[in-house]
Amino acid sequence: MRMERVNVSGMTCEGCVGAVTHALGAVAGVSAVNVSFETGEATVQFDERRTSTRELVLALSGAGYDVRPVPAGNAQPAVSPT
Ligand SMILES: [Cu+2]
Repeated sequence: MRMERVNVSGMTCEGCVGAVTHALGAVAGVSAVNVSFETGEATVQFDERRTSTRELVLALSGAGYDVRPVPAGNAQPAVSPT
């Protein structure tokens, strides 16, 4: 099992949280999803033998959201846009 945290941009309401949760939960191998509207972060627990961060990102972009992995041990993006 592996835990991945991603930044989801484009969430504007609680409905989006539901959509993001659903999109991630529909990916084969995902066992737990927690999406925070406040921080814009999604925490996903998945079986790395069945899926990958890339698959999670694809599922979310398919649902209309932009995603960026959060580097492990670093809550801030490595490069912030100015
Ligand atoms: Cu919404």
